[in-house]
Amino acid sequence: MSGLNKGLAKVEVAVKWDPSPLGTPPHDLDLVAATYAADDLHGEPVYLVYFDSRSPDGTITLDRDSRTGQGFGFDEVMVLELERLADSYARVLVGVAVQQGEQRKTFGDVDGTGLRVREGVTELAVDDLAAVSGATAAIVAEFTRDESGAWHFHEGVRGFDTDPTSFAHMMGSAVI
Ligand SMILES: [Ca+2]
Repeated sequence: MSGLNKGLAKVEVAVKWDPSPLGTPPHDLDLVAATYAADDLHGEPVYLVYFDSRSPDGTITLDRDSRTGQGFGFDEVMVLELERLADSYARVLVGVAVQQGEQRKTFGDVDGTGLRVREGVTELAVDDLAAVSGATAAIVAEFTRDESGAWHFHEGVRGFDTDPTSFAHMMGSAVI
């Protein structure tokens, strides 16, 4: 069956977007990863990784961070060294949240969104956030570890309508 399947080792999740029009509040999208224990896959995350929070063992890192979407290429990049995660973890979700200002802002308010999941030069998913234009946050990638210890990627974008903090804590209960 999967005897030759080594599973995923090191993956990258990247998101990009266009800056807001001149004179308007900046668009700030944030990547967030949530790590779940093998015995509580859909409960509260054991830890979160985002611009202000690092993984305790350094296996998941936010390599690039943006508050505006300015510049070429991908604006926020998260690297997940899945093979280095302790055996006690068996699920990692990666989401994107739109920072909220005085007015509610959804993905539909942000131009030029792009999403890429890859391992090395192999693209696992290339998408945008148009499908969740009415949402303020979305799960964009799910990684799970099977009984043999191999990590697998599950593609799919699922929108949420909540602020970034609540999103990070409730995303685990979602199945994509
Ligand atoms: Ca950001």
